[in-house]
Amino acid sequence: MLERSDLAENALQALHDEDYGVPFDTRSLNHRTMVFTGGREARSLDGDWTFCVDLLDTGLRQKWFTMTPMAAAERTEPWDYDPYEGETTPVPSCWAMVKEKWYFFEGSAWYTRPLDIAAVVPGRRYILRVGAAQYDCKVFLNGRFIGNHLGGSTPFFAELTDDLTAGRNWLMLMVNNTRTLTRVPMRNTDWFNYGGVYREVALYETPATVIRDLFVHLAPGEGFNRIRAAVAVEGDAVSARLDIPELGISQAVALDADGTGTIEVEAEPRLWSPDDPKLYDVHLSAGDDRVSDRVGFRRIERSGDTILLNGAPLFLRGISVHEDDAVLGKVTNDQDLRRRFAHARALNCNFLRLAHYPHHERAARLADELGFLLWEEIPVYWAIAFDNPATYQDAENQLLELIKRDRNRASVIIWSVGNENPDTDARLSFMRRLAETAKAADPTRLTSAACLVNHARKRIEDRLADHIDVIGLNEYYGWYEENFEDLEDIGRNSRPDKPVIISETGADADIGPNGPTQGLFSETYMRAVYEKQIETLRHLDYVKGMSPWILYDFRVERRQNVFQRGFNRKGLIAADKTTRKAAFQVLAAYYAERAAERGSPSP
Ligand code: GCB
Repeated sequence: MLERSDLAENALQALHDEDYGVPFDTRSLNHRTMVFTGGREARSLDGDWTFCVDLLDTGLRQKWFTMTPMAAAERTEPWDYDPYEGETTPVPSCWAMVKEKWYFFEGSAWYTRPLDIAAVVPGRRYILRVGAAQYDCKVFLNGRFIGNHLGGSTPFFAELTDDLTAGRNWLMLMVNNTRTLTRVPMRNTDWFNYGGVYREVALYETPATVIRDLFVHLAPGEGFNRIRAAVAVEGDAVSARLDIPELGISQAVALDADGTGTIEVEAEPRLWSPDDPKLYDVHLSAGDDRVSDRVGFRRIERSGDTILLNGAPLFLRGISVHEDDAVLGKVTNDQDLRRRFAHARALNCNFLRLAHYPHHERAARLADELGFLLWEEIPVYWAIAFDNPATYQDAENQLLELIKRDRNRASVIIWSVGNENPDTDARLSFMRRLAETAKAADPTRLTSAACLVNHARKRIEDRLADHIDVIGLNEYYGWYEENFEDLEDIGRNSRPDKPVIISETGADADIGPNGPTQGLFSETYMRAVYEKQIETLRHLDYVKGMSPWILYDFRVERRQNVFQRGFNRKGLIAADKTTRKAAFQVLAAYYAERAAERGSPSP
């Protein structure tokens, strides 16, 4: 109890108040506070931060963020935390991977670091960007609450300008990864609930006028010779300027009173495709602010049950992938991403499903450069509180943050709004709204979701299918579903008027020293499942792609049998990200065959 503190309103309140979290749940850091960062210089705040796990939320109850910086030995009050010294953890990292004692920790944790600023220049703005923190992140600066963000996989921005002083400042982040009924995802997932600030943190300094958004793309419609740019600027600029030097474009964009503006210009870009991943430098300036990006121009459409890239039919030779590493957890680095795409190339893929949440933004940037197509997704996974308006707001915000982050990436062709959700009225209206929101924010891409099969009628049957462009289908015939003939029946009984992507299929194989040599969990069984799947699916002409489950084995709490031992072992490659299982070659051979057909661009 903090009896002697004049900082706690009163000592008992800190112990008895169960609404202690309410003032710190403003959700004020959301897609509206995003800033376009392409081409900006940033000051990295990565490195060691003082760190403390806080299972009982004592920090919020006692208001640890108000503690005056001083050495522990000098304190005259018995505070329960020392933000300014003691144990540290690196940012970015997942705490489960840093120390064994934090492996299964679920709750709040406090990160503190000094932030030294030579001078706070009048008229300049100071904006913090957190690449991702799982799941609720509250930001404090110099004892003041700045705002909080929900959602474990999208970036967020906090303006520090008014609270920053010249000299030493103290920045604190409280991150909570507790699984709850109202979060997105909810309590039960088939991936590990890593906690922490696991993507990069940086400080941006900008002029008073800030470019918040730039969306540049090939204009929808006929022909491939119009480029559209939509911009959002905050400040007193009345116009912005768009430059794409290689296309000879230098054009003013008039801004409305709310700072937004759109232009369309004639241009003849070389179209981006996996065969020719051409990117153009794009610059935008407004007032004293300037940003840039590398953008490919291409068109993705659906016509009946066909997917068209730049007007040509496309078969998606894909593989699903989680953001997971046996050593780093959810932390991604360049080497990991490059290895991932190299393995996808070895599989003869032109497509990756980035499941089940937004991956690091570098993934789509690399896919742009290397020429891969991507499915990106938000974690509306299994059961969600579909009838809870706050849960909807959270899901929609994660979707908009993802779209605003990645909609200049030519590689991204599909926004997926969910995975294997029960077909209830509440779910239908929740996910239909998400699909409509995605279309409104980005009319240049397709929407999808992993939909359902009616097992009694043996056909694809999901009311959501009417509201998305591409039907994703997860099916595990040969694994969870024994009977392969059922898959043939489903294939025959379903007459979708839209393209279907087999967004998951697969089987587990433990190739460790104690793995079985035959039957379930053996490599031979897994290979046979792949062979049968391919044999069945290749005859279904409305199947326009597949992304089997999954490239690498991945860590998960709920898989604990003797072969799994804490990992889902459906990877075509083991968790070492090196050892290939026999099914790898089966899929690679099938994809090589498809790549040789017309309409299958290869990277
Ligand atoms: C699924 C889920 C995926 C699981 C997979 C499995 O249908 O979408 O998240 O990991 O099955 O291995 O059971």
